[in-house]
Amino acid sequence: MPKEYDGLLFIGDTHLCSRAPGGRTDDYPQQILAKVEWCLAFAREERLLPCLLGDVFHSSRERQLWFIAEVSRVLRDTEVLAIWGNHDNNQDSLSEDCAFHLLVQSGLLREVTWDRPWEGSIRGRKVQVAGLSYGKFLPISGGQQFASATTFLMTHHDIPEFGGQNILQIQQIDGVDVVVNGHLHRPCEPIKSRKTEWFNPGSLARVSRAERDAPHVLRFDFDVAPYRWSLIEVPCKPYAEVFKERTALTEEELDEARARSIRGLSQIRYREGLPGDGLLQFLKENEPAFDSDVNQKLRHLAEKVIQR
Ligand SMILES: [Mn+2]
Repeated sequence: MPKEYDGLLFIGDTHLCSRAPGGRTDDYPQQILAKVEWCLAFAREERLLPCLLGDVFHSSRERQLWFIAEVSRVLRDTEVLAIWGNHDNNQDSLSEDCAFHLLVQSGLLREVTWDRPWEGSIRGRKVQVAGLSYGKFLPISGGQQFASATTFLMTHHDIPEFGGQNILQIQQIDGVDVVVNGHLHRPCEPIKSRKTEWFNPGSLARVSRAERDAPHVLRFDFDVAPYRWSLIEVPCKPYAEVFKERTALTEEELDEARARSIRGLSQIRYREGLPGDGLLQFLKENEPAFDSDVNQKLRHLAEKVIQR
């Protein structure tokens, strides 16, 4: 007997991670688990089908079993749809060696694609939720197979109209009523292109100091035609508590920062954005470890290498 729903709940990049990503000084792993748990509890109470917009994990190489066990506990009682993002995987197709794949294979997440959408009846309406994971192209053939349903497409793409690079432009997609995009962490106003409405609700996780907004999830209800959408604010700690102001470091903290900076090197290649962004962000995050003239020289060298 399939579950019955009153609507859909789209949840932006969760960046689940067993350690704190760039700049976070709080107990990030517990905080992000609690946020996802809140969203899924809200979805159950409101009878909404939760849909994850990619970057489910912060790193495809998440290997901490205690953390994956916690993620499994949070997901196990709820049907959850998902696509994968650039942080979940480093290749064009989903590698079997990443944490996202484990959740799909264990049945905790249902991966949706263009050809394998979720399909069900919501308040008497035939609804489909399809997905294009990171780097997947929009099929030129169009989505005629979706024509008989109200169809949602989850994407994890750079969309220029939402402030990303020019990878996928806002357009009408035949058969698709709504596109909901992850990847771009900053929330944007929806844009309609003829029959297709595009949304970019922003990320659930705040993983860099530039991300100041309180996170929202995007809800769709079907009590009015064709649909009704609303943004739900997710409870979170104040910005100043999760990104504490930097103060001058003691000698001991300095040693710790230096050690951390070397460990952080492995993260450079997993950053989003233009080539070299990861290196510049890495240097910025590790500024407290060096004197200001050293920082200046490092930055100068980095920019020379990247040739901006
Ligand atoms: Mn992301």
